[in-house]
Amino acid sequence: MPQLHGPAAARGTGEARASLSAAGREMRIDRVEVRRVTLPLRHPFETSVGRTATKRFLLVSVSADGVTGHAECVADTDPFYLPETNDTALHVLRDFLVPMAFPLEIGHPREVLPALARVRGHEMAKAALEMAVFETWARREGVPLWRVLGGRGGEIQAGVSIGLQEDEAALLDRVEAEVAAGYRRVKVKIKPGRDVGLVAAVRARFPRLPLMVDANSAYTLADADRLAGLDRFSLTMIEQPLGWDDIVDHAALQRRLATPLCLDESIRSGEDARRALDLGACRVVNVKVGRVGGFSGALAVHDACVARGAPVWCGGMLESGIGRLANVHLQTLPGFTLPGDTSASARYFEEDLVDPPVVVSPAGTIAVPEAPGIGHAILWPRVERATDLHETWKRP
Ligand code: OSB
Ligand code: MG
Repeated sequence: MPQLHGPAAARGTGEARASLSAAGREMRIDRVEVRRVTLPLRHPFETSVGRTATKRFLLVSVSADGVTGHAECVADTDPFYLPETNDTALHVLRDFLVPMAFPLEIGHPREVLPALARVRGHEMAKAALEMAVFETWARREGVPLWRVLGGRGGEIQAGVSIGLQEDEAALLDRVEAEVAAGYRRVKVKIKPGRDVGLVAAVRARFPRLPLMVDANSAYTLADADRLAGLDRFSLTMIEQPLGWDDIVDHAALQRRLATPLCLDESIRSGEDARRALDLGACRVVNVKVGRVGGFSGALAVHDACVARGAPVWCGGMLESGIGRLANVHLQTLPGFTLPGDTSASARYFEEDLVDPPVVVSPAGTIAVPEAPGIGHAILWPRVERATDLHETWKRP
């Protein structure tokens, strides 16, 4: 396992966050807008739960003090990854979260998620609103998002997630192309019947590649022997093999595997991360801001992992550049010692919504923006063309 940053790094994070929260003026939200955006994916993305050919998501915009910030909701059209959908997110935002947010006098964006706690679950809807407040805050202060998060400038390491392919040859071609493009680690989707053989083929061709697999909850504990068959390929980890809401069976499985387990779906808060790590359900955590209620949830997961010496890395949800850049800023925190699933815009979209698009260097890195907020311009004419629903709510 990679080395983690020591206590000094963790202390630096805390100081940066504390000094920023002390500096700010309170903020009240004047207006919230939601757009539903549809973007064609360049290639369909297939996992054990299904196939996505078009990306459809809510774009949430928050206005305060004459500044507007934006965030992408990671809910999908279907509830096959986690229970939320675009329609549930729209309902919960319109009828509950936005009305709860209007009266808030926000001293720091980290106060938003706790203020929404009366609504149980609906982490993706909460995250979209909370992240838009963070972006508005950063823009108002004239600083890049990473400063508000307590991160750092520079660059992050890029990794790549490869969906299920037509056959083994197609998968090997894809891995080859991504390694040639510079990506520092490759994640491959698996499902029952397309696991050990497929990993054996990739490993035979790329003996030293940092390689991992993601099952998106396609197995049960009855498959433990089969999953133990993956131990001989020195994978960096196996992501979410068992139930989407399970940690108990994962703990039992981890006891039978040499390969570290990583949880994705099962971790929906910092508390979930603490419980899973303390139970031994995983040794690594994939954090997605949208899955844990927003940046404050992601910071809580990060801190729980750092405190326990467990690596944390940033997952992805096939985001447009708006959500992708939010992930870039998050990954500048010291606990992110592993490349995540943040790859170039061009892998997903012919035309992204940000200018410049997110690009990966030949060395497999992504530059961290220095401009305010997410740090790249949003291409509004493109957004408007891709929008088929637009609602605006004003503070009463
Ligand atoms: O399980 O990490 C996952 C995409 C959609 C839903 C769930 C997952 C994924 C990915 C792709 O693995 C991550 C990305 O490239 O954005
Ligand atoms: Mg996953």
